[in-house]
Amino acid sequence: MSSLTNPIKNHPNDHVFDLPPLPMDAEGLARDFKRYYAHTFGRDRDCQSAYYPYKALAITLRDRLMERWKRTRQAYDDAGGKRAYYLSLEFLMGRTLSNAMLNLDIDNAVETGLYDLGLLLEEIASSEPDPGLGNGGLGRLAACFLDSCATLQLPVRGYGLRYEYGMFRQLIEGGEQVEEPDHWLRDGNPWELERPEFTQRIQFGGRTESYRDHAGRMAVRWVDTHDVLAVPYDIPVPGYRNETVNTLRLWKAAATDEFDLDEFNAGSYPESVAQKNAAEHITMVLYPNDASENGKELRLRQQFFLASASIKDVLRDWIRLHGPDFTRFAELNCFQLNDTHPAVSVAELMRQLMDEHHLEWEAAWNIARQTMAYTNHTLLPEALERWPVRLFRQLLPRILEIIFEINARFLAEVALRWPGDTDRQRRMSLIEEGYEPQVRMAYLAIVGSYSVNGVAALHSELLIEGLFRDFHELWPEKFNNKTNGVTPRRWLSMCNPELHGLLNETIGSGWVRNLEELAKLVPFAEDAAFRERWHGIKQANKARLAEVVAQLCRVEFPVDALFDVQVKRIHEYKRQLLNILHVIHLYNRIKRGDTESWTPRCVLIGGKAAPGYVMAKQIIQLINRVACVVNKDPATAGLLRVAFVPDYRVSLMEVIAPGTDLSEQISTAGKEASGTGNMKFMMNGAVTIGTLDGANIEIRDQVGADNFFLFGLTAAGVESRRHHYDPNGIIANDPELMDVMNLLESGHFNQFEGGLFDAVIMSIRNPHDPWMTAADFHGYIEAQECAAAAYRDRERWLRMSVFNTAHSGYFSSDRTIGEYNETIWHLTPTPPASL
Ligand code: 26Q
Repeated sequence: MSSLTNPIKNHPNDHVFDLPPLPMDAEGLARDFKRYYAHTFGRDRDCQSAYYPYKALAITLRDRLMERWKRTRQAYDDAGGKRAYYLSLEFLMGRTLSNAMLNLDIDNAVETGLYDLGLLLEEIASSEPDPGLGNGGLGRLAACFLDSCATLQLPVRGYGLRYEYGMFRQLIEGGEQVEEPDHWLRDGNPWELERPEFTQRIQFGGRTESYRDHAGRMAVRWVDTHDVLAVPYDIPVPGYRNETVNTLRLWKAAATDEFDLDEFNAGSYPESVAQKNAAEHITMVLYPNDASENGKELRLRQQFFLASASIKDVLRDWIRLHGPDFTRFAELNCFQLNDTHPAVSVAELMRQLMDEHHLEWEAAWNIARQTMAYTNHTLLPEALERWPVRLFRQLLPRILEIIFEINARFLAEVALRWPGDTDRQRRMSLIEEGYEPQVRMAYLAIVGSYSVNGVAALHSELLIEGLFRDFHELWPEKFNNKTNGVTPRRWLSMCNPELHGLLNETIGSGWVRNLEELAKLVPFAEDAAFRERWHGIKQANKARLAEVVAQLCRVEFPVDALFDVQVKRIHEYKRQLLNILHVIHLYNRIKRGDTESWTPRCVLIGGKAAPGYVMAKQIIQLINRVACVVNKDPATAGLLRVAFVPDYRVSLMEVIAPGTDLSEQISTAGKEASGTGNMKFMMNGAVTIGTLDGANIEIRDQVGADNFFLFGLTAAGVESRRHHYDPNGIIANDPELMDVMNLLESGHFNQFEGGLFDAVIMSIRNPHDPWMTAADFHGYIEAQECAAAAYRDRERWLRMSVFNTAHSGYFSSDRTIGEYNETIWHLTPTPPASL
């Protein structure tokens, strides 16, 4: 009967939907494009906006991804192998269109097809919004990792949140940062596929109660909860020219259809409906990386919402494929936690296995401990997440019970290993005691995982010597390093097409998948004709960057000058302040006429300050005031330019990295976990000026000390100086620094606003300055002078530039993911059947 009334049954024969492969040539692509443009969106040649061509092209490409996507899913299901899930509160994917064309190998066909219609691909591509669903390095790393997983054909799925508002848009008004909401979804998102059929129900609040289950065993249930729906939206993640399309699944919060019955019956219909709003707030906005945002209840809701929905999704998939028997679950599944943000997953997996799937504690714990792996991204103690026990009790009472039980059993293990060492038990407890007891999320992640890694060699080393020392002593085998990497598809092929072309011509195209092949470039560094072409490409990329700077900053950058760039989040430990002190020093030199054999220089700085980080915002203001004074002083003409680029984001970096000569990586040693911008610059032939911090150390090891401008204290040096750090003595004994401080302190950059920069200036003179800016000033200006001299020797600089690209192979995220897979995940590459 039902087959008569409903032509599509619940389980249609899949082959009914088999379609012939879509055309991948210019003509076929243009035909589909026109159909979507005219028939689907109803636009014609009178339409002025580039947005509809963008949408029509996006759907044309999405169709091509769709067929490969389905085959990839089928291949993974059929293979029945192990899968990994990358859990992250942030995925900074950047624009999708150009990446999809590159990976599908139809960039040329599309360009031709559109050109025949009188349309410019570049213009269309630039009207795509740049989704900012992440703060910075950690979020972009997640995106590079997904790209590499797809390229290596690994069955890895990303799980994240579909924020309605991403990272705020940064405006600069009167030199100050002003934040504006980023409603990136306003015009819809053609790349997402809503999957309401996989909606999950997430619990909050309520209380727990014990009961006897049908077998007469004691069990716990979580009742009287306020539930929120999690609706998944899937984003395709294509591999590089390999038919694989993996999935990023982002959850959106939605209210259940149940209204609060009490209010409803009391006649408060509007109040009852309004409750829906609260539920939908959970995925409304991405939290900025900001100490002042620590401990906010909504953030904990987001974390649990992601954890619970994703684990439910995985367990449902498990039951679909394997039935309700979990004995092989740990063998076939793995969760990678991107920092502690999703660490509540450890307890939530326990809860679902025990309370919803009726496993005993031991069985559930064995699964958790064999499936969870944790990556740490920070050494700053203030960035380590803690949540008040009180908040957990109120929001996630069942989760708190489980955390207490994990802790009790864990502390028994510690006591067994170190009998009577109560101080150690206190130090290692998942609960920090005190006036307001707190849950230590990093410890929960460590105890619940079989692998704990840092993101660069130095960082992993410092973790086990410092923050995680006790845990390393207990479980040395858990700890490992995975030095970060970035995807060469977006960060070389896509953003620097001219260099991509020259590389292909010179060493073949294998480097795109196997970046170590860039080493074949080394001999070409000695070839003058090759260097000339290298130079030509760099100059063209600098011209492209200069155009952007002119437009966004109203500052002219002559392309023959040294382009000196620092772009990253604004933070004291990253020391944008040191950079600006150098600029002031150069300005002093110009003013005193010390400009013999001068290297003209354009300094570009960009990055967002967390909205509540007052000092970071002042640093932005100082940069802009210095830029203003320097740029308008006629004495600096042809010698020095300074600009602050507003709203730094992924799509801007795609223009900045190829146009940079000198990459600033000048954090206080021991503070930057890894850095990844450093790798993007290196790949595009920039030379680094930097400290021995994070991955800079490995960059220098790869490219050689001669091709890197090193300065500053080491991490150990920073720690040993702490007890007798005397910045005022340093300033008094360094006439150049003294001059810089004098100019700053005279109010030269804040005329008529006395005291504006007092806090910033005082931080340099403070003997407790954790970032030791004054200590590294002298070394920094010396290294800058070396860089300037090297740049004046054009052939020498070009060699250095070629060497940097040639030795950047190690920093491909393909290498990083290969290592995650070798030592943590153990997945089998699984190609889909071809079309
Ligand atoms: C914390 C509390 C409340 C709200 C937000 C947060 C929050 C959000 C984002 C805390 C931290 C982050 C992001 C951190 C981050 O991006 N870390 C960087 O990770 C990169 C990838 O491993 C490293 O290269 C960088 O060194 C590291 O700073």
